Amino acid sequence: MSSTELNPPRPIVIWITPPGPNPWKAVWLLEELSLNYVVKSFRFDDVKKPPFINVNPNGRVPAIEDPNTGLTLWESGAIYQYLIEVYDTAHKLSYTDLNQRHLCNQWLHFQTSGQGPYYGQAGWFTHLHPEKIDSAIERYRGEIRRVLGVTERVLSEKPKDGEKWLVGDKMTFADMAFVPWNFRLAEVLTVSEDEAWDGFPLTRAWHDKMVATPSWGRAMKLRARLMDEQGLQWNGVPKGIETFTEYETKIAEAKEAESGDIKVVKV
Ligand SMILES: N[C@@H](CCC(=O)N[C@@H](CS)C(=O)NCC(=O)O)C(=O)O
Repeated sequence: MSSTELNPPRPIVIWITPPGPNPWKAVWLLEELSLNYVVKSFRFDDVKKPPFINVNPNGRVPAIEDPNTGLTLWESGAIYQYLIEVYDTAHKLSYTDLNQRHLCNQWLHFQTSGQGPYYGQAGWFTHLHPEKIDSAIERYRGEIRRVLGVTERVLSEKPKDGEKWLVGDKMTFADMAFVPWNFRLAEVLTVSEDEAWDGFPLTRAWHDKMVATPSWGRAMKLRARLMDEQGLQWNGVPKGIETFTEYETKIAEAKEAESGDIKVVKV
């Protein structure tokens, strides 16, 4: 392909709401594969309404539309498998070997079912649920630590002096899938970065290596711009509100008054 040819020729459309982590999983892959894409950014409040609900009947981001193949796809794991199959033909982030291919898929499934939902629920019960239910918060925080323990154990079994990746000897889409939620780890647990990663040094080093890639940097720069356009701070809290506690109070007041002014922005 010459440098003037776009890959793919027609841009892949990706639908996102900027605050949550899942859309950035897909944007990062598009960036890392240097694919031609455009972003449709909209407010989190509109995720269960048309026009997005016509793209994803489940009303969750991300979703993509690929005019080059005519496919509309939602669920970030399915989007990963599609983009890798169709556009990672050089196997920059994947393997041709049968076992390695399925091990990558195994980790991707574990991330979508075993990491994302637990981090998401920990964030929800810590920051946004109207009541403070300590047992729910503890349950999900405990699961986060357990999941970090899984990657820690697997990485610790890799050769001592080699690069440590989940499958084989290079970063694949399987490693990448874990980054967006781990990027929010300290925020979800409401502790410092050092406390959040305490006990998981290899997982932290693995994560740090990935967030240092230029493609992740570009994705986060785009996030900052789109958050700013929607009047949101980095953590998803609207500008002008200083802390999550203040935000929680405003949400509770708004609920009581049945006012639609304060919108819940999930982290
Ligand atoms: N399993 C889905 C999860 C997607 C997801 O939950 N996205 C969040 C934003 S990070 C969302 O759209 N939430 C909408 C809602 O909770 O109504 C995936 O991996 O794509």
